[in-house]
Amino acid sequence: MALLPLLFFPDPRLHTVAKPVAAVDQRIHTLVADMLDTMYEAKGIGLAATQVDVHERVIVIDVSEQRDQAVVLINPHLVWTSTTTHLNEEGCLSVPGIYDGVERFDAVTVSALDASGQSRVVQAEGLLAVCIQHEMDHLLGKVFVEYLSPLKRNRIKKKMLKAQREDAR
Ligand code: K1U
Ligand code: ZN
Repeated sequence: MALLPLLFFPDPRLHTVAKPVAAVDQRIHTLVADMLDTMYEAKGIGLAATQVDVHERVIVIDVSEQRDQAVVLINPHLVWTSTTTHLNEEGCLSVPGIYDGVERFDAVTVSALDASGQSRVVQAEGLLAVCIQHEMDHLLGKVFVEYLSPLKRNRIKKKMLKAQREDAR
């Protein structure tokens, strides 16, 4: 088991655009296993490689109650989005303690490679759909607080920097 260090907002590395994975090889298998360990340890429902300072298109998700239904999406892309959207309460492991509403598509269909490099299509609604959209934003260098007003975002930025200064003491 290996836990990877997380990047915290407003770390500029969270704004890096991830590159496609060239080959699902042993390096990617290890990255996926370590990301799952890190997500479960942090009690998150998702994690993007960007958040552990790896700028390749890899996402892990588990929205199940039993925490035994991991979804691994490598090089994901949206192939369909619903016409309807909903305001959902979101959190982020890179912005601890902050929760706010973000408008997301109610349902999405995503095409990706799985952990063994096989192509798969995932149809998602509810929390899984919200989480996929949140994690795909991370791969584009976007953190959910960027959907909030500049006033809220600046308050969150100051709060995070203060907490990080205190943690460093
Ligand atoms: O990407 C991340 O930082 C993980 C994030 C995923 C996420 C949570 C909620 C909505 C969209 C995406 C988290 O896991 S935050 C912590 C958490 O477990 C959680 C927070 C709010 C609602 C449900 C779960
Ligand atoms: Zn996040």
